[in-house]
Amino acid sequence: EQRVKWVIGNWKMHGRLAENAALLQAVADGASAIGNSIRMAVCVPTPYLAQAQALLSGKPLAWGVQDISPYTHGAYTGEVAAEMAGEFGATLAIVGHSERRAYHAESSELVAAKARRALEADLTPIVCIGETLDEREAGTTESVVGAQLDAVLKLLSVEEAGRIVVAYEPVWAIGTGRSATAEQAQEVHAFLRARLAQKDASLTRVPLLYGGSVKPENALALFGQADIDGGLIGGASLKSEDFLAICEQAK
Ligand code: G2H
Repeated sequence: EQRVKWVIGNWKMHGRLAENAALLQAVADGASAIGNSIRMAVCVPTPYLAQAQALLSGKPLAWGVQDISPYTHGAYTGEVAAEMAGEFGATLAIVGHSERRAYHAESSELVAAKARRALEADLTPIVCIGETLDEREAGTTESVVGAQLDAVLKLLSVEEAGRIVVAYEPVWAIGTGRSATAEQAQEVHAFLRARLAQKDASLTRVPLLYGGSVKPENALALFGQADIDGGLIGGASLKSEDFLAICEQAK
């Protein structure tokens, strides 16, 4: 059985109302032309959820947030609850992006709690994992990403784990223009697929996306790998032509 491909944009902290409107409109039109053979989504900065909802409702383009709180509500100044995003039609939440892990000291245990919270609120968590350059060069890639994934699997039931999406994003490939080669990415994806299967055979169906300098020029080779089910796209998701060109290659 063929797994469906996903292409998800991660805008990070980019955008303003006027430029978002043009970008969302162009990507929504492109998504309509591409149709339902792949899953397309954009993860926007939280203040723009209402704008995404207004412009994307009814279109084959889902939207989500880039982080959520591990709590339902309470005295957590500045935080956003999964349910708040859900009220604006978000269906996805990125958790554990390496920028959150690095700049906000997020541990794998916190990321796991966020993933579970997303599931409880009916959002699909896109759980990001990945090694640094030092870790890769030390030969510890598998132990690092394995531990990051295990922390999430430990907290979730098999049923819950079956509803996550995993994004493998080698830190050294993020925003650097230096993507992992398709072979390097495939090797890690195959390892992650096997790790999921160790928890339960059904988890081989969990979508495994690659992220890190995906561009129209390298998307086809990446998406052609046996265990790569699509991509999480940063910089190239900010230009509709580039993002749609990447989506075309996931068809
Ligand atoms: C990795 C990726 C999207 P970029 O951070 O999450 O960004 O495509 O700019 O490397």
